[in-house]
Amino acid sequence: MRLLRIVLVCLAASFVTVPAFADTFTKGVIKKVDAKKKKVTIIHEELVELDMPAMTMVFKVADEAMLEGLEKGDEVEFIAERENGKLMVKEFKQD
Ligand SMILES: [Cu+2]
Repeated sequence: MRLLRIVLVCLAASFVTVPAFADTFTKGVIKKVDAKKKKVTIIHEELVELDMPAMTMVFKVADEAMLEGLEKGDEVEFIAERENGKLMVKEFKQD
């Protein structure tokens, strides 16, 4: 009975402490948009999940529609992920 209680407490704790695999938004400023090539250059802050320091670099996007409305100088927040060795922007968020 006591063991069961310990197991239950551990289970409950794990629900609280295990971080949800929520995607983290990173701040950046758009430097260049190339919709045709599905590329966007972003001056980005540290990408914690990708273990990458702040820098300026080119990201790919899966769909050029994601780049609609984005212009040089825009401040954005975005989620990036590594896909087949390339860095892709998964999602943009703009105020
Ligand atoms: Cu980078």
